[in-house]
Amino acid sequence: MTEIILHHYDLSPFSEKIRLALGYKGLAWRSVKVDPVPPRPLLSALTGGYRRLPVLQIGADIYCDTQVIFRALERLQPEPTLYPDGEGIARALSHWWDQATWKPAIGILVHYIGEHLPDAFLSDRKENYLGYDISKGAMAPMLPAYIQEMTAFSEWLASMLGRTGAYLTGDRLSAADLTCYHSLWLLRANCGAETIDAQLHLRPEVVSWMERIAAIGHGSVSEMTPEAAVATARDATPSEPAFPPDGDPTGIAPGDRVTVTPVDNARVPVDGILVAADTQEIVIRRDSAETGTLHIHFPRAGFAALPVADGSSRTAA
Ligand SMILES: N[C@@H](CCC(=O)N[C@@H](CS)C(=O)NCC(=O)O)C(=O)O
Repeated sequence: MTEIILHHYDLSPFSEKIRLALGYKGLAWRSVKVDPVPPRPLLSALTGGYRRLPVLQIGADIYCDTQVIFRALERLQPEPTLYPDGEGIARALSHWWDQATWKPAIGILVHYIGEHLPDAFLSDRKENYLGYDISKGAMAPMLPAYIQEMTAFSEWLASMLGRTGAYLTGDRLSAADLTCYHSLWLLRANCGAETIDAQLHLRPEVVSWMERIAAIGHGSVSEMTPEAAVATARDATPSEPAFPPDGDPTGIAPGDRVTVTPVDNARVPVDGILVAADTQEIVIRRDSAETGTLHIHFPRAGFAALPVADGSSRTAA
């Protein structure tokens, strides 16, 4: 099997959900450590400029965003599944959690450890990523609201766990568990578990659910350099899409030139030729001497895929 390569950094909570998914599926993987502050020229060469982490690479296929990374891992190794109760409930819960908890979690994080974050990190997040200042001082006025909101959300997790027993959507772990775990993990790991448990009034059932998830671990991992990852892509041939290519609901078709851009933050358009699209995933092709031909995968939810005005002539994908 082609190697599974994860581009990530330790502090990244979105990366933590994928590290745990790899552990849960018992997959061996290669770890490419990325600097928390760009520039990241080799990663950009692989993603076409998409800057968020984590990014999963399997040969010349590049998966941007945890939504499509979960799907790629599921295709690679269906059991144990990340969607025991169906993909819809797990993805909808994950989408809500990711969108709703990001800012409050950062607000609480910087209250406790903000003075240790380097200026370069803070100014990058303000100028190039979020568009607002996440320094301790700037986030302080809203701290009570962040705590109130995270406490309310955590209570909903307790309610879900109370209904189902072991996990949020049923008696088996799903992608929703790994997702809803990640911002609480960020806070407990960096601010102190007891501090956060008390601050957010975390219920014992939430704490023991988190302990069960942490026990999954990250599986079998070995380091790889970014240079080796680029060479792996260059030497590989991208896979054929796993779904019929012409399922875009707005009429963009294989061969069209498109841009794909996150709608929430880090809004850097990635330009490429559409290879395939369905309602959940879009795959575009990019070519460069450095990387060879790549297929770059994005989710549909949370991303805008738009035709490029001068790209009307369809080319062979
Ligand atoms: N929707 C994305 C969000 C990923 C995300 O926000 N990742 C953070 C790190 S946890 C990030 O990329 N921050 C900016 C950066 O590292 O450049 C996903 O699910 O993968």
